[in-house]
Amino acid sequence: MAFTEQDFLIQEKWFNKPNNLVIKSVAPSNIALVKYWGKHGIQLPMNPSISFTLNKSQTQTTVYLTAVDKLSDKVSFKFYLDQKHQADFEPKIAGFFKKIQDFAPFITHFDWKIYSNNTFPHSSGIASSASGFAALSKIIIDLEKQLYPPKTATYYAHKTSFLARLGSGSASRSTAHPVMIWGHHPDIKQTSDLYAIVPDFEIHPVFKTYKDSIVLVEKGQKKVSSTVGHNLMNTHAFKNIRKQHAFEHVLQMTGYLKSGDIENFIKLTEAEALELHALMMTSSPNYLLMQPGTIKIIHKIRNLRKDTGLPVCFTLDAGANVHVLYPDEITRQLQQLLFSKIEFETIHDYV
Ligand code: 2P0
Repeated sequence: MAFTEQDFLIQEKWFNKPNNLVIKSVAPSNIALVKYWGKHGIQLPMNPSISFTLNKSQTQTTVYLTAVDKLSDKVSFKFYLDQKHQADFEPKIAGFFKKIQDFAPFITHFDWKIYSNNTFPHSSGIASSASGFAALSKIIIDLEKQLYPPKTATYYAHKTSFLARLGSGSASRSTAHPVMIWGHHPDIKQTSDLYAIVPDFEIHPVFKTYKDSIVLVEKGQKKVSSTVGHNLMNTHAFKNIRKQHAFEHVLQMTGYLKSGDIENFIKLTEAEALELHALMMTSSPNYLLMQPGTIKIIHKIRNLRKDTGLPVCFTLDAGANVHVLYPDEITRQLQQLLFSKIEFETIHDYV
C-alpha cells in the first residue's frame, strides 16, 4: 500500500530538545529517462517519470542546528554554497520549509546554518536543486529520527522523497539508487504522486554499468526556469497526448530495464528527450533551449551508432547540454570515436 499525506504527519509530542546538533548528508543528482513535464496542485506531477541516479554528481550538506529561545512560525536559516552566503537561493529554501512545516513541525525549533557544496561544477547544467533538496530532506529525516520514537525504514525512505518533492519535483527521484519512479502508474505497484520509489524488480546487469557523460554545449544557468515550463503544460495543446505517452513510456521503459533490451531503451530514451524539447517548442509562449551544438552532437551520436553499431544514445534535460548514455564496456571506444572529436568540454559521470 502506498503512503498517504496523513501517514507523514507526526502524531507524537517530543520533549528532549537538544541545544546543538550537527547533521551531514550526501545526495546524488538524477537524469530522467522518461520525463516529468507538467505539474498541478502542490508539486504533484502531471505524469509518472523514471530516472537513473547519478552517483558521482552529488550535493554534500552539513547543517548546524541551534535551538531557538523564542518560537516563530518561520524557520530561521542561512544558506552557504562553497562556504559563501548565497542569499539568492534562500527564497526557494524558505518556500520549501513552509511547505514541509505540517510534516516536520520540529524545524521551527532550531536555527539552521546550511552549508552545501556540489561535486559537479556549477556551470555543468546539472540542476543542483534535485540533489540539494534531497540532501536537505535526508537531514530533516535524520533529525526526525533523533527526536521521535523509531518508525519503519520504508516510512523514512518514502518521507525523505516526499519532502524532497516539495522542494523540487525532480528532487523526489534523488533519494535512492539506481533507478527511481515518481508518479502513480496504475500498472506499477507502490507508485505514488507523493514520492518516488525504487522499483521492486531487478534491473538487467547491463544497465547497472551505465555511464552518463555530459557534453557542455552551454555553461551556466538556463534561461527559462523549469517551473515556468511545467506551468505551460497546463494549457498546452498536446497536454493529453503527452500524458498518454508518458504513462506508456514509463511502463515500456521498466520492461526494457528488466530485460536488458538496449535497442528499445535507446529508441525510447531519445524519443523522450526530443518529445520534451518539442513540448517546449510548441507551448504558448514557445521557447527553444537546444543550441546548434546540441543538434550537432545528436547527429554525431546517431551517425556513430549507424556506422559502428555501438549502443550509445543521448538524452536532454531542460537545457542545451547533451547527456550521453552508454554501457561501461564501450567507454574506451567512445573516448576515441566521440569524446575526443567534439569541441565541447565533457564531464564523465556514472549512473
Ligand atoms: C525531469 N525536468 O523529469 C524533468 C525533465 C527537467 C527536464 O523536472 O518546478 O527543477 O522544481 O518541480 O524538478 C526539472 O524541473 O522543477 C525537471 P520544479 P524541477 O527531470
